[in-house]
Amino acid sequence: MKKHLLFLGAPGAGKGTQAALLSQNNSYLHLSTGELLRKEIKMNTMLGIQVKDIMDKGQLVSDELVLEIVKNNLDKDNKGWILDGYPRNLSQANSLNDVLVEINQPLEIVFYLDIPEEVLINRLLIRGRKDDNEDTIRTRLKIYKKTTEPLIDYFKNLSLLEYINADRDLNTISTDIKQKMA
Ligand code: B4P
Repeated sequence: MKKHLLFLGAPGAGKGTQAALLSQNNSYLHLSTGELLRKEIKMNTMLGIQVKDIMDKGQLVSDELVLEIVKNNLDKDNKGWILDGYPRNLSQANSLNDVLVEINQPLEIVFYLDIPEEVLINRLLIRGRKDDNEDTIRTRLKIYKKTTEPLIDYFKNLSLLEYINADRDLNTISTDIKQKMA
C-alpha cells in the first residue's frame, strides 16, 4: 500500500474532498496548503494578514511562504501523508523534491484528477467559498493552466502519474483511487 501520495488537479477537481476521505480511512496526514493558509487567515496571524488579499483574488501565495508551511507540517514520523494543492508550479515541485530527499520519504504516486472545465466551475459556484465567485474562478483556472498543468508531464516523466476521471460520484472516484494505491 502506497503511503506518500499527492493530488493534482484544477481548482474544484475534488483534490481536497478525495484527500480528506483517504486520510480518514488510513490515518494518513492530510496536508492541504489551501486549508492551512485559510486557518492562518481565520486566526488573523501575520502570515494570514499577508496572504488574505492574494487568496481572495485567486492568485498564488509566494513559493517561500508555502514551502515553510509544508516543511513545518510534514510529520516526519507519520504513517503516511497526502499532499493536496502542493506543489502548484515547477519551482514548488523542485523544493518538495529537496525536502523529501532530506527526510528520505519519496513520493510514491500522483493522482491527477481530470475533469471538464464547465463541471468544475459549477461545483465551485455551488460551494460558494469566498474565492468561489466567477471572476476569481477564471483567475484561478488561468493560473492553473499556465503554472500547474505543466506538472502533469513532470510527474508523468517520473512514472508517478495516475489518471483519475473526476467527473463521477465521490464514492466511485474514491474506490478507483484505493485500487490504484494498493
Ligand atoms: P485550495 O484550497 O487548494 O483550493 P482549490 O484548488 O480550489 O481546490 P479544493 O481542494 O478546495 O476543492 P475540491 O477540488 O476538493 O487553494 C485555495 C487558494 O490557496 C489558492 O487559490 C491559492 O491562493 C492558495 N494556495 C493553496 N496552495 C498553494 C500553493 N501550493 N502555492 C501557492 N498558493 C496556494 O472541491 C471543490 C468542490 O467540489 C467542493 O464543494 C466539493 O464538495 C465538490 N466536489 C468534489 N468532488 C466532487 C464530486 N465527485 N462530485 C460532485 N462534487 C464534488
